[in-house]
Amino acid sequence: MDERTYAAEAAPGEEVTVAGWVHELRDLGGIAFLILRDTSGRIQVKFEKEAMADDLVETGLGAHRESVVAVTGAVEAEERAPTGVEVVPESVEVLAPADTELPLDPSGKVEAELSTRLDNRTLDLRRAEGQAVFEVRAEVLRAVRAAFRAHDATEINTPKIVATGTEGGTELFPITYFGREAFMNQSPQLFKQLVAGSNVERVFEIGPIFRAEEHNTPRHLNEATSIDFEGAFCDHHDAMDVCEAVVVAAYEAVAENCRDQLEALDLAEEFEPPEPPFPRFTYEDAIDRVNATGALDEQLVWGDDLPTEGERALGRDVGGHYFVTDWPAEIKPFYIMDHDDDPDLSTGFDLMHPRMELVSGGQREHRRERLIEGFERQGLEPEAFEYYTEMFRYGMPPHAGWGLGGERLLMTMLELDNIREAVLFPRDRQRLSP
Ligand code: AMO
Repeated sequence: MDERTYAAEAAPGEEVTVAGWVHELRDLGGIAFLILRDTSGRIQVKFEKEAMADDLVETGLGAHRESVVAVTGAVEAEERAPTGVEVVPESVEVLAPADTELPLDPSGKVEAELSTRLDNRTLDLRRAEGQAVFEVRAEVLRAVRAAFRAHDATEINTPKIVATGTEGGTELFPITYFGREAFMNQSPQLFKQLVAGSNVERVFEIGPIFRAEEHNTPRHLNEATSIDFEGAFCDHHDAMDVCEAVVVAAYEAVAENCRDQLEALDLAEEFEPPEPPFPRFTYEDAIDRVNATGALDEQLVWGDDLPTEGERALGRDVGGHYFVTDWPAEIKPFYIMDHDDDPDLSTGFDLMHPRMELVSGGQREHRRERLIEGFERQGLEPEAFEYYTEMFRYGMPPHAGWGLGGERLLMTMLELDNIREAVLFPRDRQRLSP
């Protein structure tokens, strides 16, 4: 639009055109107010019925809530107005009327169920809280990219339609690819390794991963955003260092650049970036600590995965982010390297937030023969992965990396109850549209 002024920028003495949604109408009799909302904020438009043309008053006050209007008029200082200024309209144009019945209340005064909000995302994102989450999400992704660049990593994009899965067969979404069986990719795992083995050395990717998860829980999605890193000449300690730096950078950027959003989410007071270095416990220490909390009915023994209740108990005990290292080899995937001096122990690690797992990673097995043995141990056919294992014949350096769930990072950062709050259009077992 020509010469449109944002609500927050309209200054007394100016003649402006503001455009946005009718947030509220207040008719006090002789005088009435229309509160107009745009991306920058809100502004009051004043209608003095006696002093203004009837059709102007009718158009302005006849526009239902959430209709889109353009108002041209003079801006005047008015200390009783919500933002200290108001527009005295000369013309009002309804650009897009809204139905009188709204499926949810964008002012947020009447709470709506999450499913109603997700079905009507456009309206939902007109609420300050909804919008704040996605502004923070954008800032997190910006900061993460900058942190990776500062660690010499190059952004890559790898295929999402693939011939083989990497993270367990039951979680694969099959598709038909010109008559052949194919899958939606569960992780950029093999591709990021293949690029780290080139001269590029350090890479990162921010992209979708697809998991046909059976769980329909507040922290699982069927399409999630994975933030992945892979670095040549890195071991698992180096990978954890980069992971810690990226997570801290995301929090610091939000603390610095998202004050208004934190305010809208009621987090401004308590929001604090986590303090590095994050403690690093071995798996063995972790299960001992969980057992010592007494939170589980049955004591964990070596080789058990950490159950959700155990993760929570340990999270309460530690009280901040922490790594769990040196997992049993048998519960980590084939591409994770085991310790040479103890093959039952892997270099795999997880980064935990007190509420849940955020990251898995590890040093990778770069020795071809051992990698192929790993496939066989995991019941996978090495032939299906030849595109990957072949490259290990031609100088694959030692390397390590990790994958961070983008929505889980946001969910824990912003204390969201449900991971779906951190995705615009979530995919779960019930939800395929919008
Ligand atoms: P993993 O399978 O543990 O590891 O996934 C890494 C991280 O991705 C997030 N995540 C999910 N978030 C929401 N819903 C899901 N269904 C979901 N699945 C995973 C979690 C998890 O910690 N290739 C390895 C990573 C690596 O070693 O580099 C991998 O994919 O936050």
